[in-house]
Amino acid sequence: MKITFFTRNINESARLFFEWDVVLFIAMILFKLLFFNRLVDGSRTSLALFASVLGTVLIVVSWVAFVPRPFSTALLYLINCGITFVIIADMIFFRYFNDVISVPLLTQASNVGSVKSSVLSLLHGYDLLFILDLLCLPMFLWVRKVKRQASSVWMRLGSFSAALLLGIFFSWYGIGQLLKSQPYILTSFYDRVFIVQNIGLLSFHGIDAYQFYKSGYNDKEPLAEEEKQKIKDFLLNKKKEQALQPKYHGIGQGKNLIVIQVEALQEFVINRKVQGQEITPNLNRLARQSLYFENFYCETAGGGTSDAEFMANVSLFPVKDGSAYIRFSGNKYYSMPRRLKEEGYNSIVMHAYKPGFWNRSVMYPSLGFDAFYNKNHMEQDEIIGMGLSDKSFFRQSLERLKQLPQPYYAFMITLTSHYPFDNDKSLYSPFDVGAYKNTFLGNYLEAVHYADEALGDFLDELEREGMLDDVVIALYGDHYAIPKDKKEELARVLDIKDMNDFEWVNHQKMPFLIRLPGGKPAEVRHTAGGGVDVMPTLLNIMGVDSSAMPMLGRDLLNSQDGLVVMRHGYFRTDEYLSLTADGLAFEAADGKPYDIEKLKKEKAMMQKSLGYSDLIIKNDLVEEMTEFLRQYTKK
Ligand code: GP9
Ligand code: MN
Repeated sequence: MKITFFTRNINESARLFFEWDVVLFIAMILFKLLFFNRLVDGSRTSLALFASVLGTVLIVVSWVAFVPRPFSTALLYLINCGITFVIIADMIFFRYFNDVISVPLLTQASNVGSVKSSVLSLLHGYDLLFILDLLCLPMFLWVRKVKRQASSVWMRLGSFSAALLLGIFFSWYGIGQLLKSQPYILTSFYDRVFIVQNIGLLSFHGIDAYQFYKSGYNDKEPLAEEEKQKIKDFLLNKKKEQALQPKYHGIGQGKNLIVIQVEALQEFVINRKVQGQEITPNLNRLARQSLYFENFYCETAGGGTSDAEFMANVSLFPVKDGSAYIRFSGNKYYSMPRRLKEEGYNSIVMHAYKPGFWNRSVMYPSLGFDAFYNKNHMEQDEIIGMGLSDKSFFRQSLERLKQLPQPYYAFMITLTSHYPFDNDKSLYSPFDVGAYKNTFLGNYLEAVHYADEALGDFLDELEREGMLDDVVIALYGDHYAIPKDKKEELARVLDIKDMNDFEWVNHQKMPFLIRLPGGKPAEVRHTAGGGVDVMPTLLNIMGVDSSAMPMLGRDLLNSQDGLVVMRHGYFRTDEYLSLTADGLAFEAADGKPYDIEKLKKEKAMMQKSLGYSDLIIKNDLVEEMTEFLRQYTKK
């Protein structure tokens, strides 16, 4: 008796979802979402993707148990229309931008506006498959007016929970598979298309909307006046420390500015040889013609490349979690391109990857760049590793540079020397790494050697075209290359017996150099610095007044002393290295232990720098701080 009661209940509960309108809805949406993925990806549907898509569809449909017919049928139809609209909009957007729509993107009307004019040309005949069911369904609705049998509340609850739980389980499985290969992708959201390719459009939009909500659009509580005053005092003190007659001021005035950010270029490769061959002959040559900063450290955090870009162009620290490029793309920044624009410069970013990666397509307009020359504009004629080869990138970018009205600021970001460096080497010219062959480090050295060669070609071309002496060239590595689990391989190349914490942290350096027209002045500079110092240093060289800009970095050519602040609280002054959280400090020159208690002032400075930078970003205070500094500088 009990058993029959039980099975009858299950049957009835299940039947709620086997009604023709519900089944059709699930089948149609499933088909459309998977078809969409097929069109943007081209590869076979994986089990994880299928599970994730099915899961979201079940979640979306679970409420149907509570709504009587014919309302539920009509509602399903409307939801179908809504989802179809989203799919088609994403489809068109993808065909145009190689990206999918996200909430922060929608806040920039210009992005959407530019697609409008070409919508028709972006549609294909087979796109009709997306709307076919919508055209036919009303007919069914009219023909079949079968009433759903009355079910008890318990049965409805049962079927609702079953659909919901199954949906959550499937989605969880699909998302779990994605996180296995890319653990941080859903928190830092660096590659929208990749997320869609792995978990489908609906899950992506759900997570994206949640991230947007979490990013502070809902908590608009203003920062207390005293807190703001503290930031103002801090910025003002920083300004007061600036030299009244800064050295090197304006030595690049009126020239074009090219800033090259090289992927994972770590400092130890500079002026180093393997098998008697220089790893980076072209960089070494360039360094000899430049102001070369030998103590330039990695200050990036979870935002990787985007953090490096952010620091170099706004002189604020990376945020603690995720990337400012993604979480705070709606802020108003007083950036390097914006400041240079006031001096008549026109600006462009060039990078041969998907424009949506790291939310660049949203962030670059937000930073005030005039144009973004990306994968979509470049012929994909030579692929290595993640995408277009550096050689082709530089070749095509040079053509673009030639067409730019002068003076310009061009920000170029390379790609080939990207982790894990195990690229296909057929397009590299031979470089013998001896015993390192086919090791992680050997692969890195070969990738960097290739990137160096590409850079060398670019510099030669600039010279041949007579452009070299019209530009100031700044170049730096975006972040470290060798992860800690490969530290022994690094120790071997550097011939370090004991790769202890001091040695390890002290090697988290990248090269930073600035070449002026004519290759002079050229010298090695020792002041310790990092990404946040790029902009103040460059603006001084370009002869641009930056006194009203709320920058956290310092001009490395004029600062009395340097300070490197790493996001997790380690810091490096010109003399000392502090591993703050571990209670350890060292003399930077030789690694001798040093009394950390003697670095209290520096520690406070490090904490304030990070804290105030966070407050400025989180509360979108750049404009207000600029206004304040402007008043002050006028006095
Ligand atoms: C891709 C590239 C990589 O566009 O900039 O970023 P990363 O993975 O190094 O942060
Ligand atoms: Mn990078």
